[in-house]
Amino acid sequence: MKQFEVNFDGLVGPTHNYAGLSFGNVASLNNANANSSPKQAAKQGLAKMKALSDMGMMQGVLAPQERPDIAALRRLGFSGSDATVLENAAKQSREIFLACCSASSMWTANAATVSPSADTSDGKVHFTPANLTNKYHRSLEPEVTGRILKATFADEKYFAHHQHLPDNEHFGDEGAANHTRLCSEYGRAGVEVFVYGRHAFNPSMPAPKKYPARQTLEACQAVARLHGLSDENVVYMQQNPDVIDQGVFHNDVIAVGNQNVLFYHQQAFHNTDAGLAEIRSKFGEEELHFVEVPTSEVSVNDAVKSYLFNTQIITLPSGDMTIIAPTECQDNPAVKTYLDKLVTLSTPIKSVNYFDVKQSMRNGGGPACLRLRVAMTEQELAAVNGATLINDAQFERLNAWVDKHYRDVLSEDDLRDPNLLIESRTALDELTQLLELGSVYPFQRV
Ligand code: SUG
Repeated sequence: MKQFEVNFDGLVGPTHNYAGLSFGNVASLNNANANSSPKQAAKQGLAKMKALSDMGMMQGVLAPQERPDIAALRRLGFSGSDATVLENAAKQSREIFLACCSASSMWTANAATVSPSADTSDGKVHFTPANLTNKYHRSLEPEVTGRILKATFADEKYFAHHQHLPDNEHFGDEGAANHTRLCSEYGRAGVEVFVYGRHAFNPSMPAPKKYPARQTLEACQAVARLHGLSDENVVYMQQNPDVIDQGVFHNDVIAVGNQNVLFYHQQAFHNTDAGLAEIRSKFGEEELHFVEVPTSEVSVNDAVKSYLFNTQIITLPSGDMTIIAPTECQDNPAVKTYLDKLVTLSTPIKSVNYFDVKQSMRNGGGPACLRLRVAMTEQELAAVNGATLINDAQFERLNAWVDKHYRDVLSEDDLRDPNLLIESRTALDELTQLLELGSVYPFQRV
């Protein structure tokens, strides 16, 4: 039976902007209030999807969310027409207004945690949307994310969908950004590695001092239970609290895995040796590569600036692995030197492909943040909503849709424009038809 890993990239929404909403995410704070280009952002994302599809990979797309989020503003007491809600929120509470305009659902590595059928007790692919409780703007995402995932993976014979974990910091969950699956083949049971930042119920355990740890151990354990994973196939590792304090707000900013390769920075984890030994013993006898990048070659600071680890490692149809990296890695001398060396070492990684995803990078989102991985069998793939899979025709349609509806430049003032709300809803309504999603957005359900 054939198996695939399909990357589902988030389509950037029409309100993509830089609002400095993510304390602990250095790029988000550094670019606060810069003008953005939603059109360029969406096209950079689509170009990456198309390039992977051209490499022979299966590639999917996940729809963005409705923003500005008028329903969220109403919940906080703003009333009147939609235009009045927007105007009053902008005037009376700039931070809340900006949070409700964020296009942050584009980073689908934070959409959910996914366990493939080979790992789960009922043999289905399991999805748990991330609650993203640590940041208000992101906590607005899980409900609609759940609907989009159900519309994309609708067949209950193959796909199981859970509600997001309780909306409480004790169960702070950031989804696949803190989850890596190692396996010898996508369709065979693998080791699911959950990486957490702190213990919610045991404050005496190590934790960062400056920036928040968004993911708790208790959240990881709950997701593993919901997905029916066996203890034999799960490893929990703690992120090194010191690197969280240096801007590593998700594990995928400092480590990434694919099949039998774990690529990570020397300082990524707390108790690295014990964690790796557990992975090794649960992985079994087959070949496994731990590719550790030493601080002497790439500092944590360079890793955070270049997003060396927020790269996608993908297995090409030839069986070789390639790295999908942001151009920032090419521009950073230490990182470029490291990558040039890496492809000559005896690991399955044989090449690097650089992509310009600067619009997303300026908010702290690299190539890996933009994708949710779903490993599937041929039958499961056949049960996916086909309109969400990228081929030449669907790429052309989506690109034309962006050209038609997206603005070239967006400033904070533009976010107050009630016409932007109308434009966004018109665009999303058309998108739900293009992707055959049905009525997933609040404005379609009133
Ligand atoms: O949650 N940035 C996102 C970036 C998410 C990156 N995802 C992964 N590492 N998987 C975040 O911090 C910034 C929005 C703003 O400031 O306008 C933001 O939400």
